Amino acid sequence: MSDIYKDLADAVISQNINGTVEKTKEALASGKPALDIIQKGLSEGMRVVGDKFENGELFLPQIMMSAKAMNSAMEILQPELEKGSGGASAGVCISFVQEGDIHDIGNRLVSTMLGANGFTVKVLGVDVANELVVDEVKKSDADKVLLVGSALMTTSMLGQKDLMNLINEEGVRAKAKCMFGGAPVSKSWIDEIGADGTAENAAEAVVVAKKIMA
Ligand code: HCB
Repeated sequence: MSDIYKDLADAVISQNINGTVEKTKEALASGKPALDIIQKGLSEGMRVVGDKFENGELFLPQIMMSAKAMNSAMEILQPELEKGSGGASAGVCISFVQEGDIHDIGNRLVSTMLGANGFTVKVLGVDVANELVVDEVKKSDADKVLLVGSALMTTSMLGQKDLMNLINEEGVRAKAKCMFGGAPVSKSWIDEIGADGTAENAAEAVVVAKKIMA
């Protein structure tokens, strides 16, 4: 890891909001791509924070500060990620975080990246009920829509299976393409529930989304 990416990760790990913002500005000024700043620096910091939380080395208030640091940096990076967006739509997406789950950092990042790559993205936010998602599918004028669902907890991940069932019951499976992600989501889970794809990060999500919607 180059020093600036390590500095970014360290700033997130140490819950240093001002430091994270400063390092982000520094990285951008030195020509580092916004996506690298996120994936090689900030997200790496969040990964370590998650591990430390799991080991009992960090507690919830500290994670919240790290998340705030990452989100503050994201506000600076978002306009950079959005550069180059516009033009013909690559398709319509409905993005949301599964019911019971408020982890939105990854979903926001994936939504921004899809928007920057020509998709029209409707963001439903966090803690979204499956019924609302299906209503949005029905309301859309598009022939097909890509559901971009995130779940960060093993409990909320189970809601993705319920969503697939609801989509089938409501007869909208042909219209609703399903790309689900989040730390606990694996390819084997996607196959088990009969969804269309997953991705480990925002850059891969764009590739998978284009493939699914082609
Ligand atoms: Co939270 N939390 N948390 N948390 N949290 C996790 C997720 C644990 C894994 C931590 C742990 O125990 N190791 C854990 C879940 C355990 C489990 O179920 N297996 C956990 C827990 C337990 C909880 C609470 C229950 C804690 C409590 O209250 N006791 C509580 C839950 C509240 C709720 O949702 N009802 C909680 C709260 C919080 C906050 C508020 C402090 C904060 C969230 C702030 C926010 O999002 N606004 C938080 C955070 C930050 C985390 C960790 C540390 C980081 C998550 C994150 O933002 N990662 C996380 C640990 C971890 O994930 N390892 C921990 C960075 C982003 C960029 O990565 O994976 O979200 P991402 O997204 C990637 C990738 O997955 C993919 O692309 C993204 C970008 O690269 N992707 C998709 C995501 N969605 C996609 C959709 C697609 O279609 C395709 C790709």
